[in-house]
Amino acid sequence: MTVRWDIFCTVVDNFGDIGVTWRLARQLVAEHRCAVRLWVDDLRAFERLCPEIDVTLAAQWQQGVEVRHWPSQWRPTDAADVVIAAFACQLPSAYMDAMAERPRAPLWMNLDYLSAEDWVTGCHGLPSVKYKQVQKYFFFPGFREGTGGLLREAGLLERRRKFQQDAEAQAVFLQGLGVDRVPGASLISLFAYENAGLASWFEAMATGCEAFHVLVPEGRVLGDVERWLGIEGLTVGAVHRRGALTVQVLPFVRQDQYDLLLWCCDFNAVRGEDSFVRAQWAGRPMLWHIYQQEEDVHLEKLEAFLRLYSEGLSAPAEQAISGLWRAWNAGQDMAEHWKSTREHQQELAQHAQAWCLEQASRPDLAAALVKFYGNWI
Ligand code: TRH
Repeated sequence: MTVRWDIFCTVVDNFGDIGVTWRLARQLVAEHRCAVRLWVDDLRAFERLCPEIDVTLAAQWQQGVEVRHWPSQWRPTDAADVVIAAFACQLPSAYMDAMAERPRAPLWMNLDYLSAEDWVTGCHGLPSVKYKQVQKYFFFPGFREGTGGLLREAGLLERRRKFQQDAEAQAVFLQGLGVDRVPGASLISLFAYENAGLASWFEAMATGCEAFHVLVPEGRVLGDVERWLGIEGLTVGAVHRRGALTVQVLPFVRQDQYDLLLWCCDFNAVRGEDSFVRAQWAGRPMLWHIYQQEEDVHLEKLEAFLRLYSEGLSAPAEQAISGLWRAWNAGQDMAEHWKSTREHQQELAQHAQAWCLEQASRPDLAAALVKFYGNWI
């Protein structure tokens, strides 16, 4: 029998909430034959990742997923066999009653935020609160055994490997975005929040002896790019050169295409949660702009990830990449850290591949969820 899943997503801000849930919903359908309804409160954010979304519809099918607009006025709906509240979002109270009224209670899980902190392994899979007789469980993604793993579609790394070996396919993809790779330049993608450290990083690239071509999808960091260039109102397609650095503004691409962009680049600056994971699957060195949280708790998450990620690196390479990430996340001067990172480029590139393979040797998050349900039932 087909297992029915309901995934609830509130778009708090940005694109991570919908990015993660949309990816998970598709994978459950495509690889586990689940029937998935994805409830989303903000279809406009969704449309940026998946332009086929019709923002006026209450219900629509997209890639095998039943996409439902999560309305402010909830209408009675049967509860599914498995219910996922993404990132601790609050389910409609009428839906919680529907869960409790089922002859057999559903499996109810909170899909939590990704963190490399030690405590995650101790909390993953534990019971959380109860509503009537319906028990909720914590489900934590993560980087090590004892966590729920990372979202990774079947065959992803093979597709990536093929694409990265195919210069023609990369050129065609980039041309589709209006990018003619600057000959001899290293390609960098830049997806970040506002960042005071950007000027020093760009300055270091512009005045160095290596050539760089930085691709910036439209978004929050563009203001800093404009300030550094001294140009207002940058739009998609703009290309500006300063010394050894070429900066180009790209459109915000659909989610599948974003992978291809990461795969083309020699170095990826990413942020939040989903792009951060995709950069790891790209197998290239990266820079993470972590989502800022109150009381700087995100800095502990940053350190926890750095500790795990840098295992196996030589001390100088570890210092270079950690220094770069810390400076970026503090909005500090990037120049010296960038210089040292480039000095260890080769080791960091090998390390990124090894990290990717190690992570891919674990069960992926969708499979782990399905298994959790199998064990629970
Ligand atoms: O957008 P983010 O910063 O998202 C989040 C949210 O802030 C969220 O509330 C918070 O919980 C989380 O961070 C930690 O970054 P993220 O997670 O990388 O999501 C971006 C999504 O957008 C991801 O699925 C990739 C996608 N994307 C595209 O589809 N096209 C693009 O051009 C780009 C740059 C990204």
